[in-house]
Amino acid sequence: LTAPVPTAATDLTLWRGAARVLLQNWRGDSTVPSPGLYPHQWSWDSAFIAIGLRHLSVRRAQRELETLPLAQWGDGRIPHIVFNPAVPLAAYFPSPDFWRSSRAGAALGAPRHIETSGIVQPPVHALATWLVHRFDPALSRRRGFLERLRPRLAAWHDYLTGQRDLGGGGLTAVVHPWEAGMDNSPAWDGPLSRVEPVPAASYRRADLDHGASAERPTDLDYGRYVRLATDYRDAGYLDTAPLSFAVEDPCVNALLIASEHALADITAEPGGDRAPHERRAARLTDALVRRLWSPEEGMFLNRDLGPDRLVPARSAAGLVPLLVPGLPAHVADTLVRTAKGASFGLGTLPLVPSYDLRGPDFDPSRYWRGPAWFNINWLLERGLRLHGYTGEADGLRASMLREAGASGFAEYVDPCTAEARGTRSFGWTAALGLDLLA
Ligand code: 9YW
Repeated sequence: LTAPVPTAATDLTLWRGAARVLLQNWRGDSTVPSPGLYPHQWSWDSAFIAIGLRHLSVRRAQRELETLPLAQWGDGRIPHIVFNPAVPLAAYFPSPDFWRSSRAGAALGAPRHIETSGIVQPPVHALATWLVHRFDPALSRRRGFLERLRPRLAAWHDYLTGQRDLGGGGLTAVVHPWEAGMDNSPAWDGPLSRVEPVPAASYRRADLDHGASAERPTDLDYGRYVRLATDYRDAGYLDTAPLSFAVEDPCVNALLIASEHALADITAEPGGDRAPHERRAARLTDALVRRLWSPEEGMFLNRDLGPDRLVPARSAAGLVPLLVPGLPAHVADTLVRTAKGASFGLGTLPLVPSYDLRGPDFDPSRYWRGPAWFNINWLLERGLRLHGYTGEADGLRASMLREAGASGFAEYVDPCTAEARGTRSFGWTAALGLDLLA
């Protein structure tokens, strides 16, 4: 371990606890989100984990980010799960024999000797790569870290902004709720209602071996997730097949923009031209505001590409664009007002919930339908700082540090009481806690 250890007693306890989680979840070249519930490598988890891991070991953080794109497909997609062949199939569903990536994705250049899922997750990777580089530029240069990752990240962003601009309006779209990372957000209820669930008896949920069913998605949700994934797989993972679910998500697109700015930095570092990436980031930002901003709601919403209209559900995904540099000032100011209002309780509640507290479907315990998540709060903290809301950012940081440790590094917490929910010793909760501490 190379990082300086903090001296204040409470900080030291948190530092030790977070470090223990990251050491226990490390698997030799990447980190599992949770040894029981999520025993493989997850895409956006790895990016968040690397951001925290750099404070413990820059080499491990670099390795984490280098491992993931080894499973990148020829068409540029970075899969949402990279399976560890040593883990029994029954430990996680859907397992590699469901996705069958090396066969079903062969025409799109899926790896032949690594099994992956066929869908993606939010693109936090270029942002994480840049933050890890900046932490120790000399080591990064010595190891050729950026040179190795730059072409892979560029292909990843080309895929998202090219084939995945399914609406033709300049944004990237997700084709499955799992792709947005917020599986059962109320924002999907409308679009998912058109999807016929597969029979419950046709598969076995492994997640319920590790989590309380009241804190997880329902069986009906799962039936629909499995239908969508099956149809996508059976169409060879082609983005041109008729797709029954296609949504433009504000959090996914905001992360793409933040990462596109990072890709500009990554390109410019060895003397390359940053301009094409800055131009693409600016185009994406315009499209984000044009297509997903709702002045009436004072936040961003999802666009359901089926009927081509905004989904009224107010999920915290709609606040995340606060981290976009170059967001019009009135939009940023309105977002902060919304975050501080009665729906999201920034500054009043311990943490910002994943869904509107006053929404008809709000549930303080059920996964992405209300509980507060540390990655989303970390992104908001960053956005608040970026737009000059230093007092609000400091308050949120202090609260996150308190609750990360107090909850045993929970996957998520009740946003009103901060009681732990979901699994414990969760990778990104530990990593992002460590990052805020540093
Ligand atoms: C799943 C691993 C993943 C996260 C997602 C979260 C959940 C369920 O767990 O997904 O089975 O993939 O919703 O954001 O990356 O931590």
